[in-house]
Amino acid sequence: MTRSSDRAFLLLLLIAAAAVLATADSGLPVMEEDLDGIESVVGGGLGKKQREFDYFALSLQWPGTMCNGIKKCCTKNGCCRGADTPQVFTIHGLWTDYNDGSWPECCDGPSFDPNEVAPLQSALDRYWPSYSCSKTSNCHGGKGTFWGHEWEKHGTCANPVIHDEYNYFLITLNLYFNYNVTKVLNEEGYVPSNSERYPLGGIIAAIENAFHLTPAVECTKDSIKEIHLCFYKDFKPRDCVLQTNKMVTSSASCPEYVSLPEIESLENGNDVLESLELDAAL
Ligand code: U2P
Repeated sequence: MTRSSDRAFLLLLLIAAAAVLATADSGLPVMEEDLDGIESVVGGGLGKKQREFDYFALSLQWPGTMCNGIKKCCTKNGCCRGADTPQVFTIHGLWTDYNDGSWPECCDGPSFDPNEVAPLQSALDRYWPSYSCSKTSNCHGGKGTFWGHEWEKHGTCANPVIHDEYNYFLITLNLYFNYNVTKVLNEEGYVPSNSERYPLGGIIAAIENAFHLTPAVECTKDSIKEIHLCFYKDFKPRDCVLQTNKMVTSSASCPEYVSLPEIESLENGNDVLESLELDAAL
């Protein structure tokens, strides 16, 4: 896409998303009696009835960390796009969470249908890439795309706020564009670097000041891997729940000083695998 068609596309996307958000359900508390029809699981195991989720978490991934040490390239891997490799936080998913740190997953709903999101495809390719070449397992034992996994595992649990696949992806993209973490961090001097270490507290404070929410941050060693932004069911910002449970994202997984590794632009093809093997042999 050219830059101007890109801009026009994003504008259209934002207008459509604003319309959807304006008509999304209010997120007012739902009576317990209304909640027992949602079929889902908590942390694995299909078939239990679940109550409605409490809040949304927009989970974002840092490509510099995700692509570090990548062993295999393929066309669909976001790490392997040469000069087009993402240079910004990208979307992992819009998760539905409970205030106690657990979450429902794999709720009742239709399986992922790529045709439903065809109008959003270029935005998904660009801002919601997979960082792996393997197919991801879905809720029903099959294997498919990263988008299919996120829709089936999390999107199906977003009722009664989000009712269908198209709106799950549209609303997620819209939140992502409206809460630009990469821009906020860059403006505060937190730029990608393989040598700098930044205070985690400074990074959290920058996001708090910009968005009026406390994020959750997840690290691999000292590298930021994910940042989560949380929202009430009416999409107003709120603090993420900081869990002590290891299963759940927590800023505690990061040390006091963290890095935002530079993003390597890998080319698609076997050359990456071969060069890593060569390095290991030397
Ligand atoms: O943290 C590891 C994986 O657990 C799932 N997760 C985590 C926190 C949360 O609030 N909700 C949630 O679903 C994520 O699984 P995925 O979507 O990747 O399958 C997360 O990666």
